Amino acid sequence: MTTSNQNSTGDWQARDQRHYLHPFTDYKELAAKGSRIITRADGVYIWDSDGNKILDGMAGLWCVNIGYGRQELAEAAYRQMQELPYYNSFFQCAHPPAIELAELLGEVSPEQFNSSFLTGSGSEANDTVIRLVRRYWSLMEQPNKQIIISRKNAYHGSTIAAASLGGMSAMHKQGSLPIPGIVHIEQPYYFGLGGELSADEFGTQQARLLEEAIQQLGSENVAAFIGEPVQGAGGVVIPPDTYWPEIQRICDDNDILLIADEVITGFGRLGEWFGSTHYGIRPDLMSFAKGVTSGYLPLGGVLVSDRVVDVIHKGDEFAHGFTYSGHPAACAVALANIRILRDEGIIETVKNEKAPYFQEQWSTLGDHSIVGEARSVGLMGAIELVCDKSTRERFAKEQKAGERCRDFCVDNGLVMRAVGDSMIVAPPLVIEKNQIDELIEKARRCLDLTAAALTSA
Ligand code: PXG
Repeated sequence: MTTSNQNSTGDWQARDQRHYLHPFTDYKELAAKGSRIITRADGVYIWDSDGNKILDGMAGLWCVNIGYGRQELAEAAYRQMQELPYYNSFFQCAHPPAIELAELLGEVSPEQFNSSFLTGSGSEANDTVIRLVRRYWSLMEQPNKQIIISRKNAYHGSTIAAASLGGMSAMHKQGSLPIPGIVHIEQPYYFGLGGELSADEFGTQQARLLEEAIQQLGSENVAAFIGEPVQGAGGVVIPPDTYWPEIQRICDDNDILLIADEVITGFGRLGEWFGSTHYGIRPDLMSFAKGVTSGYLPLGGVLVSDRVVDVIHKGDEFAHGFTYSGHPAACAVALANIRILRDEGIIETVKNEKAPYFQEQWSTLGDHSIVGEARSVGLMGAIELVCDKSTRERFAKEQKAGERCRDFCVDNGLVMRAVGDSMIVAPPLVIEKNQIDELIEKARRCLDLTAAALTSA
């Protein structure tokens, strides 16, 4: 069994290639290149199996909000596993960690929320959202209110229902999706779709698409609208300030539920506990995952407003739930994580110090010759790669500008993602100012390398 290079990178890569089917991966490309094997992490850095230290500009996958290596979370899981490693919340049972977590989530969220349904992931959370809103309207004796309106290029997860809610055309194509009862409107992507309009005009215009869709479908048939306060996986699409208030007005006027998918924007990413607060909206349901445990264990859920809970409570059995709804160890880790976020003032520091500093530094990348826009909100940012700054013209697809830039970044010690030719970051919330400087400096160097490679091609 033991071979001389058993723990070498090449050995891990060979075994990975043979046995492990990766999520969201082009298998031919992976086979040609081999995986990067990540072996440990601390603070805002990860290390690969060759010993390279890399600044994790994506906080894992938008989730490691308090950074890597916090002993308190490991200890919380260990203690809970010794006390009660598992029990379910079915059959009229409960356990302290789930109760305490639901209570604490009520405390840190906006006032209309005092109850949570817990799941194992963000996808399950959004499946639960669909079940809850349809259940709500049926108990309200408006069973025709079934349709959920979402947006193109939204990401709400990868189960059949969550991928249907999402607006990723590649996912729809592969999965024969969406399932019936879900309608997509265009997104508030100003850089890509704004044309000659001002940002404010564009924001209002895109929000009014919701009103048009409701009019076409009939408000008596529409259950809810769902959106990420800022689209993450779609490329850090930051809506103009006029967008969300207008969406709120339209939902109110038409008596449809407003759902905020806070899987990325929850737990401090925008300098508030929830992105909805940043945008001044008042959702009826909020799905969450990722930052609730800083990714240390899988957990998701839905915060459900009193208005909806009061109705659900009146119904008979809600026929929905998961084996791992409210998993005790995951709940214990979430509790420890939320207390750290709260007691160390991490979110206030994002709002008052880190996000303003990040924004100032990030915006300087906008001067680069291949950058059409550098935008950010809270601790999430995007830069748009273009070959002509004045016309926003993109590089030819075959040039794979985004992918090349991403590869330069990782090779130079920075995880920066590519969504097409939009480069995106969302570092851990505990990133220090000198580490923000490091991130910007590395990003700029890699933009230089990308520019040189693309123009010499
Ligand atoms: N909602 C949003 C807004 C998300 O970003 C989910 C739901 C689903 O969560 P789970 O826990 O089921 O993965 C997500 C997940 C990417 C990428 O390419 C983003 C996610 C997942 C996979 C890839 O940025 N976000």
